[in-house]
Amino acid sequence: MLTLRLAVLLAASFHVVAHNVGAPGSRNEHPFWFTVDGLEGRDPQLNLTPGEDVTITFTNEGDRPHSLQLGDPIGVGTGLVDPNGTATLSFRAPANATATGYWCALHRPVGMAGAISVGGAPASRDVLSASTRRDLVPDPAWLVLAAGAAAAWRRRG
Ligand SMILES: [Cu+2]
Repeated sequence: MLTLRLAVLLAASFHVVAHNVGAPGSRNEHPFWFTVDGLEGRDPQLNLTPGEDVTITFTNEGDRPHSLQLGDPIGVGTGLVDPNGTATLSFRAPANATATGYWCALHRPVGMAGAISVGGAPASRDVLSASTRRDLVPDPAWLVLAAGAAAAWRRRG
C-alpha cells in the first residue's frame, strides 16, 4: 500500500521599511522607526511560527543609511542599506518558542527596534532600546553616519 505523505511547508514573508524624519537640528524624540506591511504602528512585533521559512524584504525609505538586524538565535542582518536601497533576508525560524528582536544597527538606541516572538513566546521591544527611558538622546540630535562611523549618546540634561 502506497502511503502518500504531504509535507506542510510553512513560510512567511514580511516587507520591513525603514523611515526617518527630522531636519538637522530637529528635536524629534523618535525620528527613526520601522513599519511592516500589514502590521499596525511603528516598530510592530513580528510573530513567527517555529521552523517556518521566513523571507524579509527590507527597504530603506529614509534619507540616511539604515540596517535591519535580527537578534540571536536568528542572528541575520542586512548591513547598512543606503537610502532607496533594498536587501533581502532569508532564514528558518527557530524550532522552539523564543523571543528576540530586530533593530537598526545605527539607531537602535533611539528606538529603531521591535520585538520578535517565535511560537507565542512573550516578547518586548522595551528591552531592545534605551528610547523608552526618555533620558537618552542622540548627540548630535540628528545623525548622518557613514558605514563604520560611531554615534554617541548623551543623557538629557
Ligand atoms: Cu537606522
